[in-house]
Amino acid sequence: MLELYHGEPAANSLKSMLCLNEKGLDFVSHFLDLHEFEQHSPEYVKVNPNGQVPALVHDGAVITESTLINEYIEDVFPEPRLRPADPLARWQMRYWTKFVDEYFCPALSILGWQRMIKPMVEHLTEDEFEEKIQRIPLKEQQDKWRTAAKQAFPKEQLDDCQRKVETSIRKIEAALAENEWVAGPDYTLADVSCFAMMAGMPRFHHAILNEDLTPRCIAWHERMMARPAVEATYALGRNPAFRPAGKQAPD
Ligand SMILES: N[C@@H](CCC(=O)N[C@@H](CS)C(=O)NCC(=O)O)C(=O)O
Repeated sequence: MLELYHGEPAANSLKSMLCLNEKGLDFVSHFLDLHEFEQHSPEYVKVNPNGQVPALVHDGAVITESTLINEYIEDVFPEPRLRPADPLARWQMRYWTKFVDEYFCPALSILGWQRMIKPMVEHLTEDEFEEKIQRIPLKEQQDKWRTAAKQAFPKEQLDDCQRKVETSIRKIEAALAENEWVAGPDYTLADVSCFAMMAGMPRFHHAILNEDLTPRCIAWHERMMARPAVEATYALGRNPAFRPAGKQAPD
């Protein structure tokens, strides 16, 4: 039996939801409302001691870390193949999933936190907010929540994150000039990882991801949106605002 604990189909949750759906696997979807801090509840922290989503439970075994969850799914359910058999092509796929985890995602995440957390928590009193923070198991996540709640990331850090996100998009645009998919001629976990980051970007980062500047990324985004597994993934969300609407104008 497969169970996935996840938030809305976005970022790391989207990455593992999409992988399961690409494989056509039946799984129990446990939706956690990150706006209600459900990922920090004592019940969920028993599942994932980091208090973050996603987490996969397979026959009782807990598997965490979205990229490693996807590799695990690929190991246990190899069809349809999302990881190339050829060692060089496999390295290429892993190059991209590592790039997303170590470079693209952390930068994009800080920009998202700076934008999204304050409106989410400003209705709370200081005591209520502190009570929520005390439930977060990781000290570094507590610090991130505190900084984001005040929109207090230093300007130099935000500028650097913006630069890294733009570099990431340029790199993916260049890769798509060579091949139809990010890591080569075949659709792989590299596309899954990149899409998990880029799904909402035509809306939230329209200035750097648009038909004039990045036509290949936009065409790839449309190919992704046309995949039945992407549709199935969005069907598991609660808030329709998370579903990209194709060629979008900025908000
Ligand atoms: N390295 C982890 C990161 C997981 C992560 O950052 N999850 C985010 C959602 S995309 C989360 O749970 N955020 C809420 C929080 O940290 O409180 C992975 O790839 O699974």
